[in-house]
Amino acid sequence: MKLEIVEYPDRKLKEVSVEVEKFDEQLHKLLDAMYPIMIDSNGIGLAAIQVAHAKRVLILNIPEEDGEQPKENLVEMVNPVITAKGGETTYQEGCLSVPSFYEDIVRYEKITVNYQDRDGNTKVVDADGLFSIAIQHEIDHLNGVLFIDKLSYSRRKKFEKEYKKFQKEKKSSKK
Ligand code: Y12
Ligand code: CO
Repeated sequence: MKLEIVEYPDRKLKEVSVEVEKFDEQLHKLLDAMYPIMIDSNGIGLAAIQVAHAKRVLILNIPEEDGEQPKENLVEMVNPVITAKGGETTYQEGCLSVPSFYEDIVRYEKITVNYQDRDGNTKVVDADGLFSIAIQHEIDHLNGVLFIDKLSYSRRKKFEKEYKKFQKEKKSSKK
């Protein structure tokens, strides 16, 4: 399966993804194809909508303290739902669909998430730290929400200006 990262301002990123009902080979192929594109792009989290598949699917591979990102740490979540949340934390977030832009975003510090694995088995996880932030970022994608949607009006205006400049430079470097 050949996948490409969808980049802002593509309207596809605004779509609300649909719940997965079939835990079949098609789902497994999608999950298998998402991992290399995330790793090759230096990512730590990716939602299916970022590769143009509007399914409630996300993957996470949080690096360890030494920066290593072993595949054993890969977490695949299908139909994730946050069932408990608490505290507050701020982290400078980035997104593969909004390249070269990072911004401080406030999120819940700790969450509990119910989800299914690729075979439809129900799982529950308590998450904190970067894992918690990444899950919340990726679940937002499933609802058509980007981290830049959480910026203040003035910061968003500044972002749009900076991003247009980035896109122009990217385009001219490809010529
Ligand atoms: C904390 C905050 C956000 C997340 C969501 C997952 N985000 C990413 O995986 C972002 C990756 C990313 C990678 C980039 O590429 C390189 O560094 C080479 C990047 O920079 C450019 O595109 C130029 C931006 C974001 C998880 C946890
Ligand atoms: Co993202």
